[in-house]
Amino acid sequence: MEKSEKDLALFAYKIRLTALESLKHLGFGHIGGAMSIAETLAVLYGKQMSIRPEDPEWENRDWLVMSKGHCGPALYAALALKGYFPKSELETMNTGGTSLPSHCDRNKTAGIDMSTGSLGQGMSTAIGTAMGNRLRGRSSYTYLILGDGECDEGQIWEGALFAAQHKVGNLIAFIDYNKQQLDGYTKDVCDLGDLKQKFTDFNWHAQEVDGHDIKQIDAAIQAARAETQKPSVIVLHTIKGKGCSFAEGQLYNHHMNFSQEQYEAAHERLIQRLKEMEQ
Ligand SMILES: Cc1ncc(C[n+]2csc(CCOP(=O)(O)OP(=O)(O)O)c2C)c(N)n1
Repeated sequence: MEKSEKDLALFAYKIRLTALESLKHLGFGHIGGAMSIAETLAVLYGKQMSIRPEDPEWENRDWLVMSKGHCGPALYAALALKGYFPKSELETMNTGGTSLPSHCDRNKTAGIDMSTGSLGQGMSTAIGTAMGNRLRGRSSYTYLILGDGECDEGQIWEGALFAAQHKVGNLIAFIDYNKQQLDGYTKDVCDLGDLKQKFTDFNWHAQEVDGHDIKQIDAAIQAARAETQKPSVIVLHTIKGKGCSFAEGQLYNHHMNFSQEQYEAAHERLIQRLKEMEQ
């Protein structure tokens, strides 16, 4: 089980590598937001979540709602690495009859707790699962991953009011604040300003961390779990496309086509990075 900071950092890079490999046969995919959320997935699936990969429907498990459902490839990579399904299934992603559609589908994939893709809806469904588990007397947490562009949706803010009103303390949300969305910078589309302050004002327990720092993410989750009377949000300052050489630093890296050469170079760089980290 991945536990140490170094192991979790390695797990994050394996998620990046595996996500990239899973898109190779397509030559395109939602690269940017998959790469920015890797460390958070590593801390959750490598350490913090109470799960049984051999029994994905275990009723006392923690739930994860990937509300930015286009980042399925990052989540599938984490699930495959944890043993929910064979890695070979990744080669079928987004092709006819696959159990791995580009966006998350709870009826198709072992380990996917909620179908997502229509931005904003995951806030509501995550509140529902958290409240449902609480009603059943379970100690489960629901972890929710939102995009910053997604936070331009009105549904997010209705959910924020509702979850605070109902003291949904077993809900821990993350916002992948990579500052970019589909068609540009979030500040140019609909500026979110100080997200931590906004959620604090909505009566959430709000924190802000470097979303590529394993230690900070881990500590923030511990602090969030200690707050039982309020929903929690952890704003992750991240870089869209992080670690993928043809995506990082590009404005339009949300959904990208990539050439064989670009793939090989990015793949090689990730392998190199893993080797450096292993030393
Ligand atoms: C309701 C809705 N509107 C529009 C879209 C199209 N769409 C898919 S991804 C995306 C941008 C999301 O940006 P962000 O939430 O910042 O995600 P990330 O950068 O982490 O990938 C948009 C507009 C959608 N999926 N759902």
